[in-house]
Order: sequence, then C-alpha cells, then structure tokens
Amino acid sequence: DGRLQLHIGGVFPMEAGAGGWPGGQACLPAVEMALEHINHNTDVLPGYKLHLHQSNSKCQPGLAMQELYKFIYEGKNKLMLLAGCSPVTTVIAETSPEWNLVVISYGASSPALSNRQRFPKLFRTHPSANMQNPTRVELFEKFKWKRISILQSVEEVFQATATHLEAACKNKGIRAERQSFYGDPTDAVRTLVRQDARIIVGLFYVTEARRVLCQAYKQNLYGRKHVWFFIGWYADTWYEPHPEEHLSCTKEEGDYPKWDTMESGSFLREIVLNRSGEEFSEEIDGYSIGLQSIEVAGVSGITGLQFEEMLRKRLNYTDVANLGGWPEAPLAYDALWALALAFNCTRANLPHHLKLENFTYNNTIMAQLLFDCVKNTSFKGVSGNVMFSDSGDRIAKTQIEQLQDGRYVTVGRFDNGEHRFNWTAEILWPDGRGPPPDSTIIREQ
Ligand code: ABU
Repeated sequence: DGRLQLHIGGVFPMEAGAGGWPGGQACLPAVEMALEHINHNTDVLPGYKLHLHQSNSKCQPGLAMQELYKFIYEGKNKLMLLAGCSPVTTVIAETSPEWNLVVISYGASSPALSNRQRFPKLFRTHPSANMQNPTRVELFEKFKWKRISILQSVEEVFQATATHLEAACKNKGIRAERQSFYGDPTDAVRTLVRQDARIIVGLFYVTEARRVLCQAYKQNLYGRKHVWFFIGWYADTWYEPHPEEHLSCTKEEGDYPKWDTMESGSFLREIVLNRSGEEFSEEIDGYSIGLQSIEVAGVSGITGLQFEEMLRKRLNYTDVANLGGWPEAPLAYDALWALALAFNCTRANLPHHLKLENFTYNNTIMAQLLFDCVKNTSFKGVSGNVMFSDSGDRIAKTQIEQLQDGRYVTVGRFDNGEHRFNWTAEILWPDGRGPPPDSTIIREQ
C-alpha cells in the first residue's frame, strides 16, 4: 500500500513441552490484533506499516536462540524484539544488546530479570513474580501460620521468587522451608511429607504442577489439613489429568481426588490484575457489594473489557480461560503499543540524515533513542497504565482466588502500591472449622 515497512521480531511459546508456559496461544493473537489496530491508526507511525516476524520458542531457550539468530541474519533488519516466558526472555535479553536491540517482554515473571546490569535493554509489561509475595505473607499472618513450606522447580524464575519469599517471611518471623526438584517432584514431596508440611507454596510451571498433584495424591499430601498456594496464571482447570503426559496416577485408579472439592484441601491462587478498570467500592443499602470497576479507553481507543471481547471473538469464542496466556493477553497487546509508540517517538527525535527504516545493528544513535523512548513510555493501555521503572518493573494489584466447588472465587485483593488488603468473600475451609494449623503442634490462638 505504498507505506514503508518497519520490521520487528517476536518469539511466542505456542506449547509448554515438558515444563514451561504456552502463553503464545492467546498472546500471539493479542499481538496480531494490536498490529492491525496500530497499522490502521493514522496517528501512529504515519507512512509506515509494522511487520511482525514471529516464531514458536516452545518456551525453550535453545530453540529461542536459534530463532534470534534467524531474526538477525535472515531478511530485513529488525528494530525491536518481543519475548515471552522467563527462560527464553532471559537468554534473548542477555544476547540482543550485542546487536543494539531493545527487548519488550509481554510474559516473563522472573524477578532475576529486574537487573539492569545483566539485561541492559529489557523492558516488560509483565510484572515480576515478587509482586505476589507480600500477598502471600499477608495471608500467612492473617491465619497465624508461622511455618510454611515452599516447593519449587529449579528454574531461575522460581528460585528467585522463593528467595524473595523466604526473606519476606523472615521479616515477619515466619519460618519458611524450601524443597526443590528438577523435573520429577517425587523426592521433594516425600521430604515435605516427612516434615509434616501443611501450608505449601508451589512455584513451578503447569505441567510440573500436575506432576506435583500426582505425587501429593500418592504420598497423601492433600486433604483438609493442607493448604496449597498455586501460581495464578495456570488455566482454570489445570488440575485435570492430561493423558498425553502419561502420569502414573489417573482418574481410573478410582480414588483419585476431585481436586476442585474442598475435601481435597484448600487451593488458593494469586493472580495479577491486568485490567484497565478504575476500581471503587460500592455499597447497596449500607452493604458492601465489593469492588466495581469503571472501564476507561486508553491510547488504542478500546477499554480492557472491549479488548477481551474482541479477542474472544478472534479466537472464535473457544474455551479461552483454558488457553495458555489468556490472563497475559492484555500485557501482550500493550507491549506492541509500547513498541509502536517508541518508534513514533524515535522518528520524531532522529537527526535528519537517519531514518527508522534504515536501522542497522551498529547504529548506536538510533538504538539509544529507541531505548530512551521505551524508557519514557507512559500511556493508558488495556492492562492499566503502562510505565517502566528503572529496572523495568511494573506495580500491579494482586487478586486472591480460592477453588470452591469447581470454580475460582475471588476472596480478596491486595494493592501492592498502598499495601492494603480488601476482602471480597470468605475463604472456605473443608470442615467449616476455620483454617488448618501450620503443624500438629497447635499454638495458642
Ligand atoms: N505469566 C506467565 C509468566 C511466564 C514466565 O515467567 O515464564
């Protein structure tokens, strides 16, 4: 159509493999939607058209490196990269500064990524997993749990989150014991059983989570005496067995627990709120009916709710809640807007002899301008206000949900900025007698 093309690269994990996050399933369509909206918007990059080169990283760093080299050495020069999943974002963001490339991550939670020395050109629209830890500690204190266990797989993302959680617990006089595993959680679960663990925070990807449940079942680390905290970005029915994973415990064994009933113990999850709504508490006849939200359109002209509806339609109204990356899709949509607005800003500030479309990997002037423009990002997106701190982190609110008879119910919200908890519903306990103790020794209440 006569417009000049600007090329960008993006890696999307379309499947989880042995362990990982299949977030590309919903995040890639969200980015494609953003691409269409940006290319149709005459105020953004007039005279230019963005062109996305994408590949499936499967959340595997080795494969992602191969794709990175293809982006760099094949076809047109790429001006910027998008990346998702922590292990992949880590290798891409460590390597790409060699080619003066800025990376924006729409789906990487690793706290280790908040390190400007190690990742000099990385920004992320996805908050760090550390954001969940104050919420967890708040709950431990509320229920007077003084001893908790952390079960983590050994990826850096979970290692770093566990270290931060241990420190937060120590600050409040809570003892945290950590067990880790690589691939097979059998021995780590055995140790938890030996230690009589009751309150367990799980830090692992979803395929590993199903392996953990299988072992929890086999080794009897579930039921009314146990509370499990799981990561909130798994699909809604993540606990259902997946036959292709060939786990050694199946529903056919007869007494396989119904994980979504209270008898199997209390399952809590923390999710980061990725919505553009502005919240307020509403009361009817003096009774609080919880937090309501007003939707406000952002730079793209659509609200968070409209975005969600458009994406549902684009995905043919499939079972979106069970699609990898559905909760993160607004972050992916906003990542592309951040990139486009940074191109806009760079174009406006470039010396006359330099043109965006002529970017080369050794053009340090343009690379610095691109970096500065992303650094100064500030816009209202479909996931809320998009801004990056010096280390690239984002402040967000956390929502606590409990699995109650087959569906997740929101029980509270925690404002990490103001450090304020807002309870919206009761947490239910299996025998109606309140939260289970953190060990066999019952402390004075
Ligand atoms: N919310 C998805 C994060 C995935 C990752 O950190 O690898």
